[in-house]
Amino acid sequence: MITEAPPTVLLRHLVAGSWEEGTGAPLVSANPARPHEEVAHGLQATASDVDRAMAAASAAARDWARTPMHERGAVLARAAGALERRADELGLELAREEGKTLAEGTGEVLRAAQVLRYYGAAGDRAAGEVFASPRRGERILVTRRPLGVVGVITPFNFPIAIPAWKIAPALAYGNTVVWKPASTVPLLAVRLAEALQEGGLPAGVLNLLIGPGQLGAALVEHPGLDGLTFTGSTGVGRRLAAAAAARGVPMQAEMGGKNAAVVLADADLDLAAEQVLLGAFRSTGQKCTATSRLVVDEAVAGAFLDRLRARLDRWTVGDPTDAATHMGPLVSESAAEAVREGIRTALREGAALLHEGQGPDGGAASACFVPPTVLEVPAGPAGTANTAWREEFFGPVLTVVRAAGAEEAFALANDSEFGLSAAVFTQDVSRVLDAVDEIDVGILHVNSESAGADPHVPFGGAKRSGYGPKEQGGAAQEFFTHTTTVYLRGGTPA
Ligand code: UN1
Repeated sequence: MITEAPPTVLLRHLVAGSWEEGTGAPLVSANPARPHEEVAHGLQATASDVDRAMAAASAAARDWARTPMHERGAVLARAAGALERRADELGLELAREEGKTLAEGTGEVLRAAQVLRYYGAAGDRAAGEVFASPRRGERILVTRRPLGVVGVITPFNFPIAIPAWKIAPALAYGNTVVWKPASTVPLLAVRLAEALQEGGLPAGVLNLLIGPGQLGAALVEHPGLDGLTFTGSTGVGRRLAAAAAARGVPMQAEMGGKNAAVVLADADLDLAAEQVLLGAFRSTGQKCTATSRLVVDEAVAGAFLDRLRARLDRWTVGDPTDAATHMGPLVSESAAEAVREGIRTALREGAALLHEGQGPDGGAASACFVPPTVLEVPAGPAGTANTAWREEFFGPVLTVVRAAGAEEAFALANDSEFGLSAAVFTQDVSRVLDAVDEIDVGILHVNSESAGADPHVPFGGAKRSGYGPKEQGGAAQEFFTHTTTVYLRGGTPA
């Protein structure tokens, strides 16, 4: 059953603790499954709002940094509770705004709450280190201080979980924030900011500006900025990193992926087919951790691909708010058109179309839908030069290549400028250990899909996937604080 559209919501920005309507160009957040349907609307923020938001964050910085970490954490924990109470409502808004299924949308809201709770307990964890001193009567402490005012720029594909995993550690470790979310998902940004306000966040500690990419550029150029965290496309990330480096501002960027699943000859093929399906097509393939390449041992390729196709035949594409739907649309018509263009290019370059799934049933048809698509490129240099092997499509497209044995399969998995995540399917522990040694990625899944991330362990990529420190767990403390090494002696001779 498809849920009826609720009324459109008025978008507002949060500056210095006040919600305000913007003064920039109009912005409409549309439902990609039904593009005529408005989810939210408002006026965008402008570059002068960046100045005001930065001033507010800067004014709030000293007091927030001096607030005990347990008190800062308590705000995050209360915000988590607010999200949990509204999970169904916000999950539906997320599905309508971004296009992932209702189950994934609600799951993502709860995941954001889980992230807030994890950083809510930061005060209970180590806040620094103590070293012995080579000098009598002295200790050496390594303490941590917040960076100051941090810019947060977030993508459309996890409209609340990624903002939570950047903003929660930024705040827990004592920074104040100016946040620019992707303009395709503004409503969920408003919802996260509301939850944090409800949790008791003081005015100016988090400022939210909704608007175009120029806001991000204004943020990185602002002289008051002390750090910048970004997740999004490789092109934008590199431009921001260059601008940040030119100004000496620490930056963390999480960018592209072209993640491989490797299915070895001894793998449990049913388990592997199910996990590859989820990795490639859940969230319509719009995850930086999605499986977009499949390396399958030629000995089992036919049997594996039969299983994958059988699952895809039962995979329903349609309105994401319909509980029977497995996969919704892409976030926008231009995103869908870029994926269609990528597929056409790949076919022109010699890829074979192994499977093209069903589109949505008549009623839900919109140009934002692309059916799940499986391409195969030939083994050898011509195949691995194919656009579908090299470039991140950020959509429901899986590119298959056959390999002769584990060694070749691991080399193919590494055949990418990116190194975010990978999945390997085998029941042989020796091959697992080889994979750990051989596959150069930030995240390796053994017998599970390539996407997924827990908040208490590092998240981020190898090679060109990431820039600067990783996210989550202890890695977040590395980025959002800097150390002061304190040579500590008493005031009287020892
Ligand atoms: C996940 O795999 O569940 O933008 C999270 C992305 C990543 C997050 C992936 N930063 O898709």
